[in-house]
Amino acid sequence: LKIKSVPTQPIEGQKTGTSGLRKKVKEFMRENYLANWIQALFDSLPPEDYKNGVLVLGGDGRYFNKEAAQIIIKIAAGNGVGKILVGRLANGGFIMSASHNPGGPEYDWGIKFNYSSGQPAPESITDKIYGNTLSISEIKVADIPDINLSQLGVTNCGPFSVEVVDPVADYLELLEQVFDFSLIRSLISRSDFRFTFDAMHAVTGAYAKPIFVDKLGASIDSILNGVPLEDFGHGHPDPNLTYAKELVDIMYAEHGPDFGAASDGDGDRNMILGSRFFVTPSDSVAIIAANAEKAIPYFKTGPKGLARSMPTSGALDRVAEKLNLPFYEVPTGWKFFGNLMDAGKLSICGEESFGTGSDHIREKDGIWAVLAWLSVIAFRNKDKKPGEKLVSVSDVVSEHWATYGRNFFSRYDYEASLILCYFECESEGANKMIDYLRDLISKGKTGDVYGDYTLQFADDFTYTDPVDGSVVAKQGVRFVFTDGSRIIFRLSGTGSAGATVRIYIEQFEADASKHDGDAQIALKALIDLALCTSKLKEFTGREQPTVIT
Ligand code: VG1
Ligand code: CO
Repeated sequence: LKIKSVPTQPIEGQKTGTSGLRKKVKEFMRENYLANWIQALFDSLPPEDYKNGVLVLGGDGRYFNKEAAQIIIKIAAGNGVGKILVGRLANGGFIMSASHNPGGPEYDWGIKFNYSSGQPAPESITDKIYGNTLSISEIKVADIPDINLSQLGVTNCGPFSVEVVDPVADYLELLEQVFDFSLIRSLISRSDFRFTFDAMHAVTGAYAKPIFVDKLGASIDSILNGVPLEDFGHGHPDPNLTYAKELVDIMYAEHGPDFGAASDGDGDRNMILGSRFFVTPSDSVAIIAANAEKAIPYFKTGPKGLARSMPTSGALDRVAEKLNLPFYEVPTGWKFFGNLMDAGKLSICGEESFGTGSDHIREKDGIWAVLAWLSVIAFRNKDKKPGEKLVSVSDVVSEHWATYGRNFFSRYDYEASLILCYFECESEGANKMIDYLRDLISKGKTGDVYGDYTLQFADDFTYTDPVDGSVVAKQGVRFVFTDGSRIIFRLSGTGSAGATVRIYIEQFEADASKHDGDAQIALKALIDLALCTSKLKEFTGREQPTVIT
């Protein structure tokens, strides 16, 4: 194998955020931009982690993935990797995706590195990579031709080889061990249950037909936008009430389907809908956890522990308490769950940002979440005769609230508009607002009165990993009030330009007679309080949020 040494220079700004490095495609296409980061990554790893080893390379099919794959393969070979396994989505290794961010020549590209057991690389590694991008001078590239990645099979280049695998087959095999497919099939194949899945022209398009149609008996027209496209059909592949509008309209129409779900660019997010009913992600993970032992064979001896990210509502905490399970609160970003899973402390976890998953893999998993919900609904209806009324998604949620109480929750995003750049939130204003809030909490004390609420404490969330003792600070400014209500402020770490402010608002309601209300109404006083406490309008000039979830 002939290896070339390509001279290069450091490029500023290659620091990874919440989940990998995300930039505009045009930036990634600059000379050596991607190559520098990949080389810096190899420079950060102990050689025994990759020399003659096997790495996996996957992506969500977005624009620039094909070119990027060839660059990554040649640098991997140049650094002594033995073999690259390529699928369109993988459990570990490199993931070429900017996830829920839009794709196409004018939009975003991104890359993530997942470590040994498949979990997103911890900050100890990403910080090292960033350090190396600032001092890099040489890229090691194997002098090999482009590899044909469109056909299954092995290509050998001396001691190095590339194998293209069918990513769906392996994944499906795993899912069949996790879930009772015949139980789910018994629900989906009923004539009185109608199912819809929106792949948003993203990666789950490749998984939807083999899993939902071929294995579980859904009809082919139950899959919307099932063809993966490089620009996601000009859509924004983020499954929420704003961006998955097509599905939402179908689910809210008269006589719409009974169950609807959608997934994001790289398939790790999910949105669950019933007929005219939206399940918040915070409730979703709590409900899956509460029902897992009965409905999902993988959890037949009960979950080991539960966890959520800090801004996610406390609905899951109540389930952990009732089931007497260990419970963890981690910062935003899936990478913080991995250690707990590897240590056998955690089985089911989730984030308010439409991320739900378990320790069957080390990433959040959109299809898993859909199958988990289908399992719960199927279990509740397994003895229902034809013609008998089925237990619906909204029935399951209402019953859950009646048992545990309802945590009203909403998130307001003031985000960089992707088309109208002049609407972009000024990053300076956003940063100043966070500085202002940090100053405010440093002066805040228990008993301070904020409108109708009394402060219990305010801080900037710090997390100490219970497994390896590593500490991360400044993970979100939170105001926690004596009745358990919370207001949280963070800046997004996944944008490719500008800044996005996120405000999370939560309030608990034990009284079942008040559970049916609209979250925006129930939370109005807290939302107003959040806006005036942060002086958001003053700092950012923004009147209205871009997205409310
Ligand atoms: C967002 C979400 C976070 C999620 C991350 C990656 O991060 O808030 O919960 O883990 O995206 O999801 P941030 O820093 O923008 O708030 V994905 O589907 O984009 O990999
Ligand atoms: Co994603």
